[in-house]
Amino acid sequence: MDNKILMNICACFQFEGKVKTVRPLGEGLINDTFFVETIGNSTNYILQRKNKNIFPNIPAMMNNIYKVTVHLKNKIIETGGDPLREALTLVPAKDGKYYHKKEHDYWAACLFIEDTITHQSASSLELACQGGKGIGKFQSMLSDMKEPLDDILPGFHNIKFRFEQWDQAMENDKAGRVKQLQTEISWVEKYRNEMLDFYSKIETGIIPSRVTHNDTKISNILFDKSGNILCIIDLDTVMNSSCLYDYGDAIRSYANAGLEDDRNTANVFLKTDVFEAYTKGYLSEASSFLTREEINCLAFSAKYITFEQTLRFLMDYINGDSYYRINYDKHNLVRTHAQYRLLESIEENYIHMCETITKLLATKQEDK
Ligand code: GN1
Ligand code: MG
Repeated sequence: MDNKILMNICACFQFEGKVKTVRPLGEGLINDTFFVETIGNSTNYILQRKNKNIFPNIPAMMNNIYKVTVHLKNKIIETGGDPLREALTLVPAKDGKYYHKKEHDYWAACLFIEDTITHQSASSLELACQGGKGIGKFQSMLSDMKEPLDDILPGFHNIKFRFEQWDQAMENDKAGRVKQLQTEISWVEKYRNEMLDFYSKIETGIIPSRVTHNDTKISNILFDKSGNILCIIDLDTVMNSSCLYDYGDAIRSYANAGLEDDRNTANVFLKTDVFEAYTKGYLSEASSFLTREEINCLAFSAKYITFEQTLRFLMDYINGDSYYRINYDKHNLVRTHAQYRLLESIEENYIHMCETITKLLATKQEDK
């Protein structure tokens, strides 16, 4: 993106110090992210162009992020932590809003937290455990947040809604690909009833709605230099939803031995040791507030989210690749195959996963 445009955008925010450079950062599939370096010792910033095709109401999204960060900061202060390092700090635009609209684009900024480490994958069991702890703690700190959040992505993890989109995509066959995809389509159809049955527990409130992150991959956690969890980032999707989705999505991303878009599906399988480590860390924080019903559905949530992701990648391929950023022609199809392989592996390990959760809870009980 043109540097002059970026500099002009920076000038619209309440940044201290003079901006030296603005450069691209990270590998997200949705927004464009930049690192804003200022001259001398002034604070540096993160600037993002939020993806308006994906987030239909960016002011509401920023308002959610604002409410959540204020709640987190209060909690962090209560426990003697550092609110500027342990939670994101939004930086307002010069008009006081937490976004700046330029032509059709929405921009937002936050403080850059210095001296942190991020990981693209859970390369050790200790890291996986820390990651689970991080999300468990995040959910725990927000578990008493009364103020409702805006539903900025209606139906995000609602499989009933996803099947409606899916049926529509099949009918439209926008890119003329349906005919060649009969095998992949049958993978999705096979799970329809099972997934809808699970969703009814969410719909009827048997599984409670809470404040959740909705994008719990390890790269969304900042660690400090000693390897401790510092701060959960990428709050675009914070919403009232089910904690199970956060947990399931984390297992989907942490415990995959291969890549999300692995061209060789033989690389893809569920690493049961990573699953156990993440779950151990997660339960160390979350078992205090989760209900029995939620705990009983933890293993299923990994299956649910991996299925949902398979459906979403395939649906995007069917729709002609309009949602996810792709790097080559069949990228979404490759992603579909890799996610489906992971789903199969979760099924193969399902009983073991349930037993592991029971064992971890029993050990926790004994430790008390
Ligand atoms: C998207 O851009 P990123 O990586 O933060 C997507 C997630 C998917 C993920 C798959 C708002 O997140 O739901 O799981 O890609 N976010 C949205 O890599 O759709
Ligand atoms: Mg994200």
